[in-house]
Amino acid sequence: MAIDVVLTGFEPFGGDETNPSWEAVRRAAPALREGGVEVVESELPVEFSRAGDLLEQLVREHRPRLVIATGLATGRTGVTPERVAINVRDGRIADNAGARPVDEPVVKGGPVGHFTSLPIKAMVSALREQLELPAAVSQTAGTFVCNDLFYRLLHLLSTDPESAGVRGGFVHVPAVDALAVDSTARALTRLVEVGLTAEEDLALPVGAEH
Ligand code: PCA
Repeated sequence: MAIDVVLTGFEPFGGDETNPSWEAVRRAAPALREGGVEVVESELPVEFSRAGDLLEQLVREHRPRLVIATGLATGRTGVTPERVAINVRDGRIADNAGARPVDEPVVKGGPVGHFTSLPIKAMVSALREQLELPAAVSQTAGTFVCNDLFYRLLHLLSTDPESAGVRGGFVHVPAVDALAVDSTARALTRLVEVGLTAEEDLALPVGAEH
């Protein structure tokens, strides 16, 4: 059965007790349902390969129109939709299963990168202008499990004929000391709405010099 959106967050990692990405997804999902959006939410493990395998299963099972995966980016102060996933794993720390790949591809033989298919500029603009929440386009999702999941998702959407036209991408969220979970949840709710309704992305200049 086809649904509107698959929305994921990550379990805690690096010694933390909670992960605001999942805490926000868990709050956003019922709010979306109340608004009539069919959503399947999932808390993914912070493990190279396995997170991507599980998301692939969710996409194949539910055939959503939109997929938004989220994770924590400690140190960031706003909600940051990611522009590009890169085909590399380089773990500064081990993942939750103890794996620490260095300079390995996410997908052997895959392209260097995949661009998001989310309307990220329309999303950032909606958060800033309509909700007055801090948001920015990010140029890199890093080289840890978030990027791994992001690349796997975009690789699937660009190679699976049944996923043609499905929008998908990754959004990093700040730690709770920078943005309260309820605000992050409101942001994710709005991002889903924009992802489902924006006809095309806005051509806003939000580039970065570094
Ligand atoms: N953030 C990590 C992995 C899980 C998460 O929430 C990352 O940015 O790669």
